Amino acid sequence: SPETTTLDIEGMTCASCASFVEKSLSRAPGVQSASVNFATEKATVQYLPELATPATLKEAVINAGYGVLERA
Ligand code: 9UX
Repeated sequence: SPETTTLDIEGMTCASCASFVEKSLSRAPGVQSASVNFATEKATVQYLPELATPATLKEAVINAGYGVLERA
């Protein structure tokens, strides 16, 4: 069953950046939905744990040219 995680995104300087990160996450294997909020710099991602992990989601963001802050 799907799991949901929240990522703190780094490096988005405009709303189009958020749209780009959202598309990149949406196209990553195992992602069922992705929503990126430019104002809060947070991505909410629903994914299948058999196909994706927080680490692979982070890779997708980094490959798109942005960063992910580690959460405490
Ligand atoms: Mo946002 Mo535009 O960083 O290149 S400024 S998409």
